[in-house]
Amino acid sequence: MPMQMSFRWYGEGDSIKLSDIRQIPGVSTIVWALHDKMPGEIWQPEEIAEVVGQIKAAGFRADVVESVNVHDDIKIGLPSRDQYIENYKQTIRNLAPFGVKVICYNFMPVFDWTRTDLFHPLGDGSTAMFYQKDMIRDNPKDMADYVMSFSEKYHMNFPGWEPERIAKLDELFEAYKDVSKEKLWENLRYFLEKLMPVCHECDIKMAVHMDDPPWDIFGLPRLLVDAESIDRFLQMVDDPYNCLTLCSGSLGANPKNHVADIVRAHCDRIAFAHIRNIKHFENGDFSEASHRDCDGDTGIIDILRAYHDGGFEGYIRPDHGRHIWGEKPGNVRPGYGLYDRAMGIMYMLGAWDLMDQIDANK
Ligand code: CS2
Ligand code: MN
Repeated sequence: MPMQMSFRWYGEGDSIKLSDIRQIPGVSTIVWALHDKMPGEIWQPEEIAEVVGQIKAAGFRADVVESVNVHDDIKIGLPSRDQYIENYKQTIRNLAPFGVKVICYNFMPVFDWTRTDLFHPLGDGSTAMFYQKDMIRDNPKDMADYVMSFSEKYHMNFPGWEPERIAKLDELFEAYKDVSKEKLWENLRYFLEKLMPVCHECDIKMAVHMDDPPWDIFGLPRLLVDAESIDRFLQMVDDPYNCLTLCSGSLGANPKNHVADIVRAHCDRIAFAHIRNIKHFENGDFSEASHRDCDGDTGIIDILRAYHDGGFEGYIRPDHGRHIWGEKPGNVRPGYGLYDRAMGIMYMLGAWDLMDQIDANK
């Protein structure tokens, strides 16, 4: 089986329609979620059936969920975590009959991805998400206010940025204050060890997303940041159902990370590949870029080569794209426009087909 191309869709509220995605060559699976669910809530079969029904009616499979978010009590390690872990297990069981094979999640305290500008001009009329290093210092409020003002103004909730949680930022930071990096590792292990039997029973892989950006921010520890921590993660729960969502863009935000080497080391434990290209600036800022190798510093072709050499059979998707051809605040989700991600797919498939041909002629 070759790798399986997928595309993230935000459901009926997405300005991008499944019928649009249908016209992108090569996409077999939709990456989806129940976006109104709070972390910790059980996903009910009838709610799952509704979205999966739409996906299947459009001619796709619904094999990948991104994300089932993890409740803070699990990350903090509170006694109440056991109930939330039970709920998570029930969600896994409820997803299984619908053909779901991979659940992407992250284990980042408080914030999901962090950027300081969601529509940064790139100079050619397009915009992309941008990280200005000196804006992320001690005060998380400003950054959170910026992202939330966006979310309010354009009536779009960002996954991992639930307004109900972010409204209680002080309380959240207080709750995490004793969670050291080691404690967080321990809590991740506890969570995964409880889930693994259910994953086996349901044939669903848990695939942790890399931390984005891959370093501690605002004093909050972050775990999945480089080759060493990925090794540790895979050894800690050494189970074929404990896998990675290897996000080249998240890891690539640190220029020291060599993503292709990580693919070479762990291809069999990567259930889900996110392909995103990052361009670095000398002062430590970075910008997201087109998928074309030379537009960034992440080494996209080398990464694709590594997947191809490894016989990768998992799911892959273009991660964030630029906003182009009239996509702007109000009509597009930051990073999740149609056109640049579709071009990313064609770039990836072009490289892949050529590698197939080269290898066949060897
Ligand atoms: C995604 C992440 O949009 C993105 O940056 O790659 O938000 C990802 O969905 C989560 O971290 C996974 O839980
Ligand atoms: Mn990603």
